[in-house]
Amino acid sequence: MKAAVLHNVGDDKLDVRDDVTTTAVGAGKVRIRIKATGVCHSDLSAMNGTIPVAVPAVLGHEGAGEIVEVGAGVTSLAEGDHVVVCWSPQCGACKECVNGQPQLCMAYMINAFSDAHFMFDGTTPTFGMAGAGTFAEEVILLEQGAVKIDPDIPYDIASLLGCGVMTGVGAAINAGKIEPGSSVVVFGCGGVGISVIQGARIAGAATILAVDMVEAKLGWAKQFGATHAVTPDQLPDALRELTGGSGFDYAFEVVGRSQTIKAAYSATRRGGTTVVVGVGRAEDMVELSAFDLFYDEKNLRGTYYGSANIRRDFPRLLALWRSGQLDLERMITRRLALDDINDAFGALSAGDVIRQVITFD
Ligand code: PAD
Ligand code: ZN
Repeated sequence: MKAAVLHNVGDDKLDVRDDVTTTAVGAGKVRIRIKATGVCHSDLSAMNGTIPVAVPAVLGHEGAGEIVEVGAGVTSLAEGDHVVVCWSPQCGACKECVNGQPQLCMAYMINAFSDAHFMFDGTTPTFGMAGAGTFAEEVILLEQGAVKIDPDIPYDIASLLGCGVMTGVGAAINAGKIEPGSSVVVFGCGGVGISVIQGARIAGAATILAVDMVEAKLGWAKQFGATHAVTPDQLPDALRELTGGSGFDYAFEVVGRSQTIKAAYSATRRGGTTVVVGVGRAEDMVELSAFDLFYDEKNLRGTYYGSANIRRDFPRLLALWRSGQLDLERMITRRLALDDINDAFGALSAGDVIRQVITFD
């Protein structure tokens, strides 16, 4: 089958090849025929070493497809089921899962770095990004990593839930816990940032300021619920105008850099909340004033996978989509084939798109 392989961290292109195979399904696992997969900035971050990945690896972690085979002992899924791929499966039984932080479940983390579900060349064991690897016609996944959805949901729409939309809307609702009538600023308006903006709108924020240096993103941000949109150099004026200089109730960093994390922290009002959604490099240090941390009493937190409880939140997101409150259709700026994956990374780097979805039919 066809799949896009990263041979070495640091390569600037994926190798789209036809000689990739999967291992046998195995107990507790399923085989999924991928129908659609979004291209997320985290795929680019796996290529450039920001996010750790075992290589060689099939990248891609935001997918949806159909179950074509189930392994022994699989009870919750059957052949023909439509599913969203979850790159961070939740066991439901560990301390984190039962204490209300299932997004931090570590039960299957090791699988991503130890189970090579693919092979190319007939001989070379190949990993899947975060245990997934959706830039492939088929993947083998743990049962817990496939969440069943209604069959009428289009696969391209469903694929977005797997990462960007769950992360962004979850950041707004689960991590930020945005209150109605509040003020919000969002740094970075890619697929994840636009999802934060939609989450803030759904939560009832009165003011939503989008910040991005790409002009086209500012127009898009307004279409998805931002009440105002500015470039980074216009932020000081907007902050004065919209908050009287005191800062926003909530600030979201959706870029993944220390510089924007500091900007988001600074733009948060005393007692407000800063949420770091972007994934930065391990060595990129954020310097904060020890006095300000005390004096301003801001809440600074990260969010992993939108702090999601996937079996609760995927149905909620789909209910919001069905009711017209969560716009997923317009988030898909571009559809393309797996052969064009490297072109997709070019467009993503240039900031030309909200989300690109690779379809397989
Ligand atoms: P994207 O590349 O589509 O969007 C990033 C946006 O940030 C672009 O529109 C850029 O123009 C904009 N940008 C860059 N620099 C600045 C700046 N200095 N000021 C304002 N805007 C800027 O990426 P994405 O939306 O796919 O992902 C965004 C981040 O979220 C990225 O770091 C990704 O790795 C991370 C992510 N986190 C999780 C998680 O679990 N926390 C999950 C998925 C993605
Ligand atoms: Zn992602």
